[in-house]
Amino acid sequence: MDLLQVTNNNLTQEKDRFQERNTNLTKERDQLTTTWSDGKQHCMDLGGHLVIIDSEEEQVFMAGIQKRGWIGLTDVEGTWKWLDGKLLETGYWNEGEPNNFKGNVHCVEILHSATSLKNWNDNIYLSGLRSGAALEQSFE
Ligand SMILES: [Ca+2]
Ligand SMILES: [Ca+2]
Repeated sequence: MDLLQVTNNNLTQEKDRFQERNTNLTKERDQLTTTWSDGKQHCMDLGGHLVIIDSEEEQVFMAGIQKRGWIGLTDVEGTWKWLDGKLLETGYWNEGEPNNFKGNVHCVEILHSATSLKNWNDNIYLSGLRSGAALEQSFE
């Protein structure tokens, strides 16, 4: 599983660490697909959670990674909510998103291909989808 790691404490340091790990993960990533739920569980197994993007700084960091991965945002009965229950305030949706494709889309991923900060896409798991999990951990 692809892990995009971000920390609340030192984003730059984490980015360096991510890039070190990236070499090892790329091969694995190309062979794996994952659902949003799998990604959520995997992050919990590692003591973190799917990333909750609650500042522009954090979004800048996530966009800079240039990887595709699920984030901790879902559509709960028509309202976008983060995993911690907070309502979405500032969204960075890609052009034309969220489009609720086929009326059955309740999870959000960041795209690797977007050229601006607006790189969010609502999506569902489809066979062959190669979306990783964006892990956020807090280090005390
Ligand atoms: Ca966060
Ligand atoms: Ca979409």
